[in-house]
Amino acid sequence: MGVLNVTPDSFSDGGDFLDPQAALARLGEIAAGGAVICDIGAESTRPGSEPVGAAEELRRLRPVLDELTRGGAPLAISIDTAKASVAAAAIGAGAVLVNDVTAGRGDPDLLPLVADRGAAVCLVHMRGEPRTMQAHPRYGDVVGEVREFLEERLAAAVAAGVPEERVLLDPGIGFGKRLQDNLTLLRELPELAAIGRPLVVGVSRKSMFGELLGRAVGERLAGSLAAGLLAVDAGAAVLRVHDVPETADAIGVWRAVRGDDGEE
Ligand code: HH2
Repeated sequence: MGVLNVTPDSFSDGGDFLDPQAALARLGEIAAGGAVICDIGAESTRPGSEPVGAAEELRRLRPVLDELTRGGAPLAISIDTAKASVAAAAIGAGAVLVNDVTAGRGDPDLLPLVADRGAAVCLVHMRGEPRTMQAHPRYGDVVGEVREFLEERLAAAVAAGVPEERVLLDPGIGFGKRLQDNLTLLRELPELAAIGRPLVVGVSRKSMFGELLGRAVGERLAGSLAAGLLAVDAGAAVLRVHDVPETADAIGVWRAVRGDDGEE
């Protein structure tokens, strides 16, 4: 899953793709780089970020959605939003997946909308909200707590009418977690995969590499590839990344060594 942030303030690429032409060119690059899903977001959820209203999210997305409606997309489209109205507009333009970092808690209309429109949903574990989530997060048993949360949100999605087969789960690396929590979750990923739904993992360029390796945002590719590959090896089904061709190469090597034909 390649990331396209149509935002002024995302932590690694804020402002780069606000221009619709730049956004569309990026979409093409993500497809050509080997991704099968493009996750489009118009609201930053980085630690400390301020929320934006649905009108502003839609204003940022509109040119890209109009283009998708007109010309179709070269790969599956995911919309990174917690708002039902934004998800509805994106699904109308062809999006097939709603990636909600609030796991359906941010807007009570979101899960019913996903059910009604026959879309899929990715439910992400987050402690608190982006503005405050990194203020002293503490867990007794991070894996157990994340597992319990994801099982509860999966049940909520099913209760809202979303078939279980259309639900993906994500431990939310960096969403209200200390470095040690992120590392434990990556190590114990099989415990979350045991829930039985495909896992999405997003480590790309995140601050854990700043803490662990002392790297600035632009210097986190090697760390991101290493952690991403370990996540895949531990059972992640989807990696959410900014560096698509590099990640595709790393996964290609992993598959070849395993004797995997890549037809998954
Ligand atoms: N991480 C970010 C945003 N959305 N969605 C899922 N499912 N998993 C993640 O780990 C995840 C996510 C944060 O990264 P990015 O979109 O690059 O930054 P920002 O939130 O600042 O736009």
